[in-house]
Amino acid sequence: PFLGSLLTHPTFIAGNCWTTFIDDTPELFALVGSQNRAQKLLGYLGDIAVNGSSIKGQIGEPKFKGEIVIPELLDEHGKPIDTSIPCSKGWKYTLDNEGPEAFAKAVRANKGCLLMDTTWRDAHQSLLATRVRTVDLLNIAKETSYTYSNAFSLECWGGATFDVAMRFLYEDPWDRLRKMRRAIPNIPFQMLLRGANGVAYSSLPDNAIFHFCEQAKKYGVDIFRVFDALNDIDQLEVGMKAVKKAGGVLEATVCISGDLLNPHKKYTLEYYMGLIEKIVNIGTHIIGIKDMAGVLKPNAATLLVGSIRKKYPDIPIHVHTHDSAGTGVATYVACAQAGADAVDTATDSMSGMTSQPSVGALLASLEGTGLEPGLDVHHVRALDHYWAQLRLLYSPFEAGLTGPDPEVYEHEIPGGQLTNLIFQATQLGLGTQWAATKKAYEQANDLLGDIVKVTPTSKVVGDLAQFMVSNKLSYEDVLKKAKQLDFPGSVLEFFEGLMGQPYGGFPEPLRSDALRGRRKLDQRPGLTLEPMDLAKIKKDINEKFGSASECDVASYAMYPKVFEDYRKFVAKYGDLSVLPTRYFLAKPEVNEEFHVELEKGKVLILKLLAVGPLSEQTGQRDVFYEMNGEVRQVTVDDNK
Ligand code: 3PY
Ligand code: ZN
Repeated sequence: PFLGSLLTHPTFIAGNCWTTFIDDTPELFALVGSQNRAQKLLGYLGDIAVNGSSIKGQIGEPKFKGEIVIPELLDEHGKPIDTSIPCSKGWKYTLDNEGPEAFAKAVRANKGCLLMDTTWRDAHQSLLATRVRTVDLLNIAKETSYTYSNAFSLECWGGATFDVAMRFLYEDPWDRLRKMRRAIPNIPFQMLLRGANGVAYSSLPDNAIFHFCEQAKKYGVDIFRVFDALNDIDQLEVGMKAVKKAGGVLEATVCISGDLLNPHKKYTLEYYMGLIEKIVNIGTHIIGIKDMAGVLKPNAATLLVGSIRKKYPDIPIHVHTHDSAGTGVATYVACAQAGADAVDTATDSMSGMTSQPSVGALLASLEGTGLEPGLDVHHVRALDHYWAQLRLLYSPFEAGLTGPDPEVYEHEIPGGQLTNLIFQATQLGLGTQWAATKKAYEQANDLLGDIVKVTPTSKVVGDLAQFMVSNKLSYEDVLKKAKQLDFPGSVLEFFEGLMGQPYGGFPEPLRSDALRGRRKLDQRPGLTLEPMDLAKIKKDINEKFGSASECDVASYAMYPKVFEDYRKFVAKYGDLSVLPTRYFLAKPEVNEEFHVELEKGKVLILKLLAVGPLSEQTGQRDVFYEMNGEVRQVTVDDNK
């Protein structure tokens, strides 16, 4: 690649090549740089052409093969809005100019029920295995900044997006955050933080959580929804303090489990009110209600939101649900009428079932109530045309849900996990076992003591359920044979107390029988974990990969192995975020031309020419691409 670019440089061609040529011609390095990048990219494209997608967990190829159309937004006179610059109106300015307390006050004083749009985080986490790539968010960012200019927030970070970005998309989640922030300056950004677990699956040392929140705030997160998967107040408090210290808006959150209208259930109105009192005493800007499975029925919402509103008239209430049972819109209308200040919806074609309720449906349902969220329905519809195309583009990650599942009131599987379990069952050809898995999930939950189920405790219940199904164990079998059973790792971690303390305590004798002498924590893990040596982590990353930022340190602290694998992948294939999704997920047709903009103005025009025969000696194949008119060849291991 170096010779190629030197030989084609105009100065060289003109014969004026003197010894300082290289020093005097910095663009040569840019050229070499982009040639290197192009070669690495070709390595990835060659790999996809031979081995299919390297994105694990994908079924088939995208259904959408055309050019994605960016919708036009029209103003009230029917004229196109100039979206070349982002919208300059929004709640972000109130927050930045007046601070979190004044922001919360202004939200509380607002007459309508505001919306958080979850399309960029929970909706695709719950429908498409969190696979939506940064490029597809940025391509619709300006239009989003206009459509949702009156939104409470845009949920766009945290939860599973952090892990999946590195593990499956080969992207830096921090880079995504910075780019989104530049593209959308006017809407508050919201993230989901799993309390003392950060964005990981079990507790981390407190200093890692504080460090993480500091970076998140610095690079663009405004509002932090902080929850604990067991509603363990000590675990929750770690995240709350970290957000306060970082200067973010704190939305401390209670997770909903069971049916609070049923007096025989464990989680009652008194339980929630007691928990909220503790949260308010610690101090929060906003009270969050997180109904991750969608089990908060409309009447229960009226009761809960109404009770909170009465007791805390000045604190904004923000409610989150999933539409698994099909009752999400009814629940939100009940919430808005009972005094909720904000609720979460997703763009129509990314809504419903395991995702959030549809924004269009809620706008219609609140029309004429005086509680309108203040969005332009025409803009909402226009924006959704983009997402309808994207949904087809990401079709390889569809779980194939066909309708609502009101059985969620029994099994209580959170939205994201429900899709995941269905996807796995379909992939394994175990469609018929799906009913058994749901039943086992319910029994596993009972065995574990009827716990609050959300990441990471939902995984504990899911793992135990799958363990029961695959080993044909009944509820009674588990209790009887507990001393001999080889329980999944997550179940043991839960019993050890590494995810905090469940309300009502651990189930005995199951806990002791399963742990068989392993330690039992009866306080939060952070109290005994050694602080992370963040300076050493930085030094090590730098030595290994040649550069290390504070964001890299935070990524490593959450997911050491995933981070390292991601950096190795990037060293091999380069930054793949520039590759359009269709070609990231599957190979192009032979002779189909496509473009990749490596950087501004540096466009590669590519065409797959042929995939060569398998070499018996090496187990490799040659792949031929045309790149900007020249034939290029890469040799790829055939892993099939
Ligand atoms: C997450 O923790 O990722 C969740 O979405 C929980 O609902
Ligand atoms: Zn959710």
